[in-house]
Amino acid sequence: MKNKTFKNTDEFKQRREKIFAKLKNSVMILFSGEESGWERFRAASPFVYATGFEEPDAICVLAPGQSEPYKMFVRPRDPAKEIWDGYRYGLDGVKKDFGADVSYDIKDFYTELPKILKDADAVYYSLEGTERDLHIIRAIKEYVATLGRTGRGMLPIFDCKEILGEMRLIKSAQEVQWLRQSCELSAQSHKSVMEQVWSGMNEKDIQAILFKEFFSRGAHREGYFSIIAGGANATILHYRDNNSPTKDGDLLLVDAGAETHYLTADITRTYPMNGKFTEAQKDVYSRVLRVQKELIAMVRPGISYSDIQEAARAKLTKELIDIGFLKGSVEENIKTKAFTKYYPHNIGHFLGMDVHDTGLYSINGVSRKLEAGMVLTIEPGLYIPEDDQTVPEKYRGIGVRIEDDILVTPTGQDVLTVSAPKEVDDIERLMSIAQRRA
Ligand SMILES: [Mn+2]
Repeated sequence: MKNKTFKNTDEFKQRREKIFAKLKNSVMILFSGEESGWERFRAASPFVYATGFEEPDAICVLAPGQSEPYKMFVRPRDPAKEIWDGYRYGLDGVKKDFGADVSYDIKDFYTELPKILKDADAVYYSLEGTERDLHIIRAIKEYVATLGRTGRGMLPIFDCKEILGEMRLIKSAQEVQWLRQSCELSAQSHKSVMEQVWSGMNEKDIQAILFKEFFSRGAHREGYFSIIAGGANATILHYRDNNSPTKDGDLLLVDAGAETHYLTADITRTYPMNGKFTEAQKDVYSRVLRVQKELIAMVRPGISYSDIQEAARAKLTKELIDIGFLKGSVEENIKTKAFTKYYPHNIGHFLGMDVHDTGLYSINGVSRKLEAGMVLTIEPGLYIPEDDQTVPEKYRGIGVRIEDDILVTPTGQDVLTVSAPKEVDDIERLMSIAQRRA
């Protein structure tokens, strides 16, 4: 069976045209990666971004200065191996179905590379600190040696991120459409999980329900390892065990997103396992939700990322003072970083092919302004340690995070994950109907 996620190859052609324009007379080398063990292979994001090709052991070389600028090195067809590992496009397929100008057997890469570098000004290759770097450097040296005594030294090597990272940051219309699909199906899945949980269920059972919802709605993959944290497990930021039983009265924090078209959603919802918030839970939750909505409203072109970051700190610190967990002024608590006891992480990150996507947050030390087409998460949270003797007992062990995915539009923002309920009333109503039915 042929494996082809992307029916529309025009999108990739357009991306390569843009990369060519930036490369000018330089050459870019991108690796898809190797299969490892029994893990399902996912080709490297930069490679897929430029090609739409998903096989392991493939290399893309982009050389706009040449008559065949889009070169692919791939595994040749091999019926015996294909019985084990599935269909290969091979040298013909990568031209016919993926638009390569020329294709080679992957095993010839290092012998071909010095020839391909002819007249190149620079090489774009992301150094990995692996054996591969050495092979690449050797091939470049081999090319430079053919120039004779021209006084020319090694070609400079630049990180591919310098071009691709910035391109990936601004989503095309097609990418927005794909990302919307990931976000909508993930949000619907969160909602559906809310309707199916009950106190006593193990986190593992909830993860199984979540996967069923993701995949039955057309997810291609889990976008990142899901966090399913009941009760005080929610106060562990990178909780990954997902294997504790929940108790009546616990909150449940679910941080999970599905991927389609190599673009992932990233959603967090927190809600009571038994369908009804306690007063203390509602108190903390409502504060986080209020802050989250205010921060989302700030998102628009021209505002800087650090403005949102700072607003998040100030607003959450104020809530912590109002609720009585911190003493003194907002300014003091920010200066001493006292707030990090309850809010230790950042307000969000860029989102795309990688859950923490590429793109610079500041340029030459200046926080960058948001632009239309960027997608970012807004995910404030408050986490009260289980053993925190400085707060009333009813608050201890409460962990709340609320996270949505926001597209920056020309005039403001578009929340791509609205289908996952987050208002207290909506959650309680939804869960009471569901739990009554069960
Ligand atoms: Mn996130």
